[in-house]
Amino acid sequence: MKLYDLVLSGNCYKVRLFASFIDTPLTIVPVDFMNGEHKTEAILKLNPWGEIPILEDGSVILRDSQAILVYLANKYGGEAWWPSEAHLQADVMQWLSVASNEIQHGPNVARLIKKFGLESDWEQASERSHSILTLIDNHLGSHHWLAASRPTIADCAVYPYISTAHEGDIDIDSYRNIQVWMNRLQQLPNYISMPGN
Ligand SMILES: N[C@@H](CCC(=O)N[C@@H](CS)C(=O)NCC(=O)O)C(=O)O
Repeated sequence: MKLYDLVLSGNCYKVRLFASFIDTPLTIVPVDFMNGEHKTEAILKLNPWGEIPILEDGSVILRDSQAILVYLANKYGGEAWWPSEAHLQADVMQWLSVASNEIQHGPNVARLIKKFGLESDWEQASERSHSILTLIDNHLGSHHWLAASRPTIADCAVYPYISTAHEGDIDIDSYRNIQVWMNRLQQLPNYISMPGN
């Protein structure tokens, strides 16, 4: 199974992290992002969006880190990471949406601005970050894990851009429940880090 990957991408890291948790080997195909390889014909053939990560598992080709987590969990991860009950699946899905919306437009954009020079509105990204971080911190005040009372792909999707938020000058030290949750996730067997977290 191939992962078209960029080591500094939190979206790619979501996939590497989860694959490690479930002990599923990935063949990493580094994409030369800085030189625009993700917009070349070869990559656009795999993903017309011109984005990574991309997962290739035989004839299955998938884009979007959340979708890839769902696929891997369903196919290789078992019940633990992707519950079969409807209400628990929906619980996990709520957090996958948070990862691709509030986290994307908050801490992810703040990091793109400060670390990679994206021209965008840092104040707005900061405001959005603290708004979602407050909600998550409140939630974690009474939950050990984001969804389904156990570690799931919800945690894998939300963790990367929170654990690297400081690279976007978003200070998360005061979010005590988030700190405890991050620490809990880091203690799981087969945890791997990415540069910056
Ligand atoms: N929704 C996608 C977003 C993927 C994404 O934005 N990837 C970035 C790298 S982290 C990218 O390839 N950006 C290229 C571009 O937007 O042109 C996911 O969750 O995987």
